[in-house]
Amino acid sequence: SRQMKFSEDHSNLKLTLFQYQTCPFCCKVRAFLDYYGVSYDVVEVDPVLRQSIKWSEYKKVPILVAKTPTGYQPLNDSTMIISALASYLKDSGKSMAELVQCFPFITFTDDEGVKKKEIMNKYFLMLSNQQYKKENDKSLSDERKWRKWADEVLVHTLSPNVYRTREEAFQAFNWFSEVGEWEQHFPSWERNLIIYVGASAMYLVGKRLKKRHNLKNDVRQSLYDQCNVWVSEIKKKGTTFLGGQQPNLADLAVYGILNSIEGCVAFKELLENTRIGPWYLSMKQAVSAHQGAK
Ligand code: GSH
Repeated sequence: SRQMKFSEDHSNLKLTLFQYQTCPFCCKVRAFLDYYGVSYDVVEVDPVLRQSIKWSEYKKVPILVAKTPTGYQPLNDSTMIISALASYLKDSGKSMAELVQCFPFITFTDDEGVKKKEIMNKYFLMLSNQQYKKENDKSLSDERKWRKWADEVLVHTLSPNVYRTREEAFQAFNWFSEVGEWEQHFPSWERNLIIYVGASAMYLVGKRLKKRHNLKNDVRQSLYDQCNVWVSEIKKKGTTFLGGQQPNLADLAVYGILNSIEGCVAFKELLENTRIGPWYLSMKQAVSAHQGAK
């Protein structure tokens, strides 16, 4: 595993992130941890065989494991991970195990008879009344609204763009291999298997997702449209970030999601065709300087 150690870290947390380097949900969690300068170890999971998360009942990544005085506490789902950690950092009155209890998993059947799993409260911070009074209610609800938008709208524009053609899909997987350091983690037969199986499968998945999420025929346009929605919202505020002078959890979520495609053709074209560049660059600086730790 790889270690991210930040000298700014005063959290006393011992964290291990099970992830794919370029999964948008994993990138969200890393954007959060890096911005707040919270150290963590990374375990890169093989996306085809997934041996390193066999121990977990929850089968997706990211999974964040926190070492607690009594054992290991897994946290599942990127949004829940971020809400639990943000609550902990703002107001460490509750232990990590207590915080996890505030986000129960529920299963239910929706209007169309489909079984669904959901995590209760995942967009909410769990703060003491005292801490809550210090926060601005409107900014908290704005932050929740745009975090939800990032998860339910923006993220769905990615896959059809990243895997738009077979060629783009292969380019993407080769870039994943590079930044995920697959060469160091997996033998070459396994790496080639992931690239070949992954790129072919995701090309098809991209087509299915395009339909499911009603993207435009020119899928690039759907990505640009949503990024323009985000840029106009910030412009309306007249600040650098949605959070104001400092990024909030919505800024970190949108940044993390877009960061996951930084090496793809789609990202280059996004910068050329929208005005998201300046905000993205400010975010990149804030995150890599661990500005949230100061
Ligand atoms: N809601 C979850 C989150 O925000 O963390 C979604 C996580 C997710 O879908 N992760 C994908 C995954 O692990 C990788 S990008 N998929 C494997 C699977 O669905 O079996």
